[in-house]
Amino acid sequence: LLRGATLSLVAGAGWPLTSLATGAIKPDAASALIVVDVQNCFVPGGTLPVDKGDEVVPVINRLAKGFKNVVLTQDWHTEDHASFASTHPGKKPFETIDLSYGTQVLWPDHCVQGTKDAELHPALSIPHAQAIIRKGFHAQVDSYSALQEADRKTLTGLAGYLKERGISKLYVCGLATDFCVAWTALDSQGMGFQTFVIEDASRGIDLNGSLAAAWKQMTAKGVKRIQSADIALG
Ligand code: VGL
Ligand code: ZN
Repeated sequence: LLRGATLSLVAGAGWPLTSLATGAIKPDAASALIVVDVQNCFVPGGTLPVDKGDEVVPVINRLAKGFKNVVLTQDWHTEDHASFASTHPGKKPFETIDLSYGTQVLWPDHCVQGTKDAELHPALSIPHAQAIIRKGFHAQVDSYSALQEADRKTLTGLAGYLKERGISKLYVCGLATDFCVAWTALDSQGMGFQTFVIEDASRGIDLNGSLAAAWKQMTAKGVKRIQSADIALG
C-alpha cells in the first residue's frame, strides 16, 4: 500500500477534481504515456500555434522517464486536407463547415506531410518511445483522436496495438488539450482503457469555450484529470 497517498474528490468549478499525493501513481507494464501532437505546427512559430504550447516539452520529457511504454502521435495532413480552410473557397480559418461525417472546424494549413512544420518538436527527447502513430492522412477525413478518425468508423490501429501488448491504462498529454488530447482521451475511455489526462503536460487552443467544455465532457465520461506531479518519476 502507498502510505500517505490520498485520493479526495472536491467539488470544483462544476465538476469533480481528483487530487493525488505527489508521486502516488506508479506507471506499470500495463500503462502507456500517449504524447499527442508535440509538433512544430502547434508551438509558437508554427502554423497553428497553441499558446504556450512549447511549455509542455520539458514537462513531458521528465514525465516520459517514468513510463516503460511511450507512444507519440503526429498530425499528418495532405496538402488539400478537408480540415483546411484553404480547401474550401470563401471559408476562413476557425469557421466551421458541414462535411459527410458532421461539423468540422476549419483550420489554417498545418502539419502537412513531410514539412518541417509537421516534425516532432526538436526538444522533445524520448528515445525510448516505441511507436509514432500518424493520423489525419486521409484527405477527406480529419482525425483529432489518435484512436479513431472523425467519421467515427475508421480506426487508426492504435487501440489494437496497445491491447495486443497488454496495455490497459493510457496517460494522455500534449497538444491541444481541447482537441486532439480530449478526443483521444474520450475514445480511449470509450474503448475500455482506464484513461488519465495530465493537465500541466498539455495546453489548449480554447476556441469559444472549448477548453472548459472538453474538461466537462472528459470528466463526465470518467477520464481522470491529473497533474504531472501525481506521477512517480522513473
Ligand atoms: C489539432 C486542430 C487541428 C490538435 C490538430 O492537435 O489538437 N487541432 N489539428
Ligand atoms: Zn490537424
